[in-house]
Amino acid sequence: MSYPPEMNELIKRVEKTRPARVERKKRGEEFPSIPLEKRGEMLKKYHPDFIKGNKRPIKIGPNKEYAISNEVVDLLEAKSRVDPDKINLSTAHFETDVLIIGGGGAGNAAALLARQQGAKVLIATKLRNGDANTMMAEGGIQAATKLEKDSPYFHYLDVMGGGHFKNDPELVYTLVNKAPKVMKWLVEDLGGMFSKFPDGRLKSMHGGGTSRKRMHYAGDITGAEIMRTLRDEVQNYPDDIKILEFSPAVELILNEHGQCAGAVLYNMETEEYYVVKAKAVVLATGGSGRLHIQDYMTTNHYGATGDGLVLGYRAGVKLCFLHTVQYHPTGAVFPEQAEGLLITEKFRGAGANLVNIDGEQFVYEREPRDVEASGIIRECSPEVGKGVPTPTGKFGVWLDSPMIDMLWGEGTVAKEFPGKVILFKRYDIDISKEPMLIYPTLHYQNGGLEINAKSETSLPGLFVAGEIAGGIHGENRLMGNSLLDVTVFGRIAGENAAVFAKQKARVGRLTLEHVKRYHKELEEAGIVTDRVAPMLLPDYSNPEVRKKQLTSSYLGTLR
Ligand code: MEZ
Repeated sequence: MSYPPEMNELIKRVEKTRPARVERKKRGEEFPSIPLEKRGEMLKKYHPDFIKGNKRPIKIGPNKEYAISNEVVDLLEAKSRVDPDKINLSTAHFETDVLIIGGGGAGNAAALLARQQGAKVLIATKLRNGDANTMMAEGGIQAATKLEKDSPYFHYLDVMGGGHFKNDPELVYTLVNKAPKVMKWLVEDLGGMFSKFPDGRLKSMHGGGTSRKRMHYAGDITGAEIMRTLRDEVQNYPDDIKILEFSPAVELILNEHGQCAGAVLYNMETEEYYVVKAKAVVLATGGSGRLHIQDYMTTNHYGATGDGLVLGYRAGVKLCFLHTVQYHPTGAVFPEQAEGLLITEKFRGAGANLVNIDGEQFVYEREPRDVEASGIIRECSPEVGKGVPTPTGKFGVWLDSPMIDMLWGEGTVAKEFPGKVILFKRYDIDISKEPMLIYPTLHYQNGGLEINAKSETSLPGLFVAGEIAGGIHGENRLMGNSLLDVTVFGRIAGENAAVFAKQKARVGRLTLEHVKRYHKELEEAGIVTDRVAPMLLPDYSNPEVRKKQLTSSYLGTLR
C-alpha cells in the first residue's frame, strides 16, 4: 500500500511549498513561536486536558475531590481483583530483599543499583522483561554533557518552563544534576550504543522547548537501545536478580508496622496468585496510555494500563499532576495499521516542518509538546478546516520528512531514522521522499504517585520510579526527559530500597487490611460497581475499546 491517489494529489501541494521552506530554514529563518502570553489561551481552547466533562473528582482515598480523567477515576473507584480474606499471607511463595514491580527502564535500573548495594532482587513484570514504554521511546535522552555551551542550570530552566513552572523543584534539581553521570553510566560503563561523531563525541540535537542541543540519541530507537543495555546488564547477574515474567502485581502487601512488605502477584499463565514477601518494594509499573483517555490512540506498549496508580493509591500514597496528560504531537494517522505509533520529535528537531492541507506551515515545529499538539488540533478543527482527510475519516497534518535530506544531505533520513524508514517501507512509503500524516496521540502520564528526591513515598518501604511517579515534569514533560527520569530515579529508588531493606525493614505479620479499608470506603461513598482494578490489559475484544486504536487489530505492527 502506498498513498492513495487522492492523498498523492494533496502531497503535490506540500512539494510545491517545500523548496521555499527549505531555503528559509537554511537562512536560519524560523516560523514565529507562539508568544508566552498567548499559550494559555491556545491550550484552553484546543488541548484535550481542557475539554469540559472529561474529568471528575475522585470520591475516595487520599486525593478525595481531586478531578482527573474519567478513565483513571474509573480505575481508582474499582474493587481489588482479589478478596483480601482469601489470600493466605502466612506462606510466601517467594522471599527477597527488594521486590521490583515492573520490567521497564526504571525497574531494570533499580535492580542493578539494589544489587550493587548487596540486595537480592526479584523483578516481577506483567509481560516480558523489557516490554515497556522505555522500549517504545525513540528520539532521545536529555543531559547537559557539553559544558562549553550547556549546564544542568539551563536544563533545569527548560524542564521547569516546559512544566509551566509547577514541577517539584527538588525532583528537577536531582534529575538535571544526575543526568551527565547517568549518560556516562549508560554509554561508558554499560556500553550503550549511541550515535557519535567520528571522533567519539556524542551527537546531540534540540527537542521541543530546549534552549541547548542536549538530546542524545541512538538513531530513532534510543529507548530500545537503553532498554537493551539495562536488560543485558541485569542478565549478567542471574544469582542476584531473579525475573518473574507474566506476573503482574495486583496488590501491595503491608506489614503490621505499616511498612510495605511485598505484593500479591497474578500468574497470567496459570491464573494463580503468588505472595511475595520483601523487605522493600520499588513500584515501576510505567504509564497508562492504554486507557485511551478521551478515546485517543496511543504510542504506549500493550501493558500500559496504570496498574501502579491503583496499587499505590489503595495503600495510601497520594497522586499529583494527573490532571494533565501528554498527547505527543506526532502520532501516525495513516496508514491505519500504524495508527497511534510514535513519529519521533527528532524529525522536527532535524528541521521537518508541519504543514497543512495547502502545504502551509502553521506552527513552529519545536514548541513544548502541549502547545504543539494544540496547534495541530486547531489546524484540523472545523473552525480552521485545514486538516488532511484520511480514507478512514480522520484528519491529520503533514510532517515533511523529505526536507531533512534537502537540509542535511541525501541519506540523512535513512541514517538517522532507521526505525521509521523500516515501518513506512512496509506500506510502500519512502519517508525520505514522501511526508508522513500525523495527529496527536496519547503518550505520557505527566503525573503519578507523589515521591521525594530519594524516590521515597509516604509509605515506608515503598519506592516509586519512572512514569508512575509524579512531580518531575510538572504539567507537561519535554522530550527526552522520560528516558532520563527512568534511569535517574530508577537508580535512586533501587539504591534506597536496598538501604531500607538492610537498615529499616522490620519483621512483622503481613496484611491486606488496607484493601479491606478501601473496599469499605467504596461502599460508604455509595460506589456500586463491578469494575476491578488494576486492569492489567486493555480489552480489545470489546469493539468499543478496539475502535480507539486500529493497531490493536494488527498486533504485528507493535514492537
Ligand atoms: O521523550 C520522549 O517522549 C521521546 C524521546 C519521544 C520522541 O518524540 O521521540
